[in-house]
Amino acid sequence: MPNTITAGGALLARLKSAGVDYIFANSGTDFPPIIEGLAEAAANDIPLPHAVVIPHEHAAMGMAHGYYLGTGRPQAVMAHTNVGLANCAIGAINAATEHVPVLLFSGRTPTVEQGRFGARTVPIGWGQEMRDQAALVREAVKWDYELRFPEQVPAVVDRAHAIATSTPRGPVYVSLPREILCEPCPADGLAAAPTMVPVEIAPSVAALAQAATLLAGAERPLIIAQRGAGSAEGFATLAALATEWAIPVCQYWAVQLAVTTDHAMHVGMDPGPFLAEADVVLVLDSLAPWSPAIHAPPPGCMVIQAGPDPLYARFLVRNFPCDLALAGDTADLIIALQQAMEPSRPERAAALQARRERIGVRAAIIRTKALDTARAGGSGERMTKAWVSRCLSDAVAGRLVSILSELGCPLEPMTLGEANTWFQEPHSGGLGWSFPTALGLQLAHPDRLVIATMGDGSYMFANPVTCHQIAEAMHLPVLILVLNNREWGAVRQSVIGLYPEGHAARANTMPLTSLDPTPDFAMVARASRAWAASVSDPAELPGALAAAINHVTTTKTQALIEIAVSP
Ligand SMILES: Cc1ncc(C[n+]2csc(CCOP(=O)(O)OP(=O)(O)O)c2C)c(N)n1
Ligand SMILES: [Mg+2]
Repeated sequence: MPNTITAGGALLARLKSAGVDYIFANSGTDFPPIIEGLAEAAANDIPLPHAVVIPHEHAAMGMAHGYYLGTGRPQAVMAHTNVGLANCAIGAINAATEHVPVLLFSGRTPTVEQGRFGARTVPIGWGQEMRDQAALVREAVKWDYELRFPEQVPAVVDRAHAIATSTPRGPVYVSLPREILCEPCPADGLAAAPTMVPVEIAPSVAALAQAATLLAGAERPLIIAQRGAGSAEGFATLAALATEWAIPVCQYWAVQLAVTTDHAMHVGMDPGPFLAEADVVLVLDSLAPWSPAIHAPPPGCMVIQAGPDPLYARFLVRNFPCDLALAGDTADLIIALQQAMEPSRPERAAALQARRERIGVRAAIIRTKALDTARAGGSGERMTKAWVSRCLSDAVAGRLVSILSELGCPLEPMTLGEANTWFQEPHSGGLGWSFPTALGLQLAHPDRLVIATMGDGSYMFANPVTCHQIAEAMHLPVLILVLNNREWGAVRQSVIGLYPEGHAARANTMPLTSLDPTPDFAMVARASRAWAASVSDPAELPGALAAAINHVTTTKTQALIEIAVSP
């Protein structure tokens, strides 16, 4: 091994030591020292992450998001100066909202005009100058820094990684001036273990005990969960806790699955009825656990906010009550709570049994209604999203699957039995998320069936030509379902919500919501040689889904179904 290496190469090598598997890269004129460093490190047998070309930065951020959802380990995104970084901004906002760590890098246009190796050579060297480049993503990142000296590389990577993965997790950003990346950097020690570990947090013993006492003694407790249960163990424990303690679980606007949709204590997506009567509410990692304009806990109700950041401190206005805060990893909190509550269970056995029966009856009614509504959605001229959900749920039964939804298939009518089977768009709603995130998840789990369902608008926000290119180039057999209503239905619904009798609601075509005519989405996919089909008859959907799943699982190449759904 030589004793120096280009700082660009050192950066890549250090990312490998930090446990990064992939660098999702979109390169430019700031990249010569990165690309030279890559080749230099490879020539010297220095281990590196896989550096892959991603033709749009938004897709790179989505893939890092998805890979993290699949592995729990942050990946790197490298973009071109300020312009590439600007294309990363939505992804950074989405990652920040969901506590997804990403190591984000972009070049910085050369500082000097001449006289140093790496100095400006072409007009963009001037054109891409910014007073404060990091400001483009600063609100979304936990920490940002600009590399000043080449020998800083290992320490900066270690610190970036440790901060990104400290609780609560989130993206970090480092800008990389070209002249510095071109300088030599010591090559020794690049493969050494990281010098900094992430911070993990846990609630105080007293807070945990108080939460356990409150929940165990509650007459009408409720759990609201939006971001899953943290891990497979957390998922199993939450299911057991809900059953043992007869606590209804509501998944209002869930981003990840916390309990199975057919769990006997799962009371659907509407917190209203159970919140209105609750005496203790456990809010599990939920940014907006209910809508204060519609729902309210009764006076005197105790609210426990639990999760990596119980107050969601990044958000300026979030005034849900917090009578008790439990900070920590969600799975750890669930497990600790169950253990702390367990000793008092025998004395309440009879009361819990009665409550279990009562809640079970109400939960079954809610579940039956959701399934009936979904079934009815296949009888009209145009099928509903709920009908598509039901058909998809049947089609994947018994398979190892991850389903993503971005204004796509609703969760409620599905029957999903395991952790990590369900992911919905981040609450920041930066659209174009599900397709690239599915690609990242598929990369993390090549043998899993990964299905991204999305609206026609969301599909177009995802830069679909880029995403299909990646799926083909990287052999990622994702199945894409485009639920096409030829409009931005959510925008139309929100106009009707505010102005139900207004002029816009009564117009034949509501302004600023129509996407008619939509392109032939199947042809877009076929441009990258995907298997593709279009379905408009509800009765034909099960057959099309079976054929598409057969295609992706046997040929290991991508597929898309465009499904005409009702507005
Ligand atoms: C980047 C971005 N731009 C705009 C929006 C605003 N927005 C929210 S929902 C929506 C429409 C989504 O349309 P589609 O995916 O077709 O789903 P539909 O509502 O029709 O079911 C839009 C434009 C957004 N959330 N993100
Ligand atoms: Mg639409």
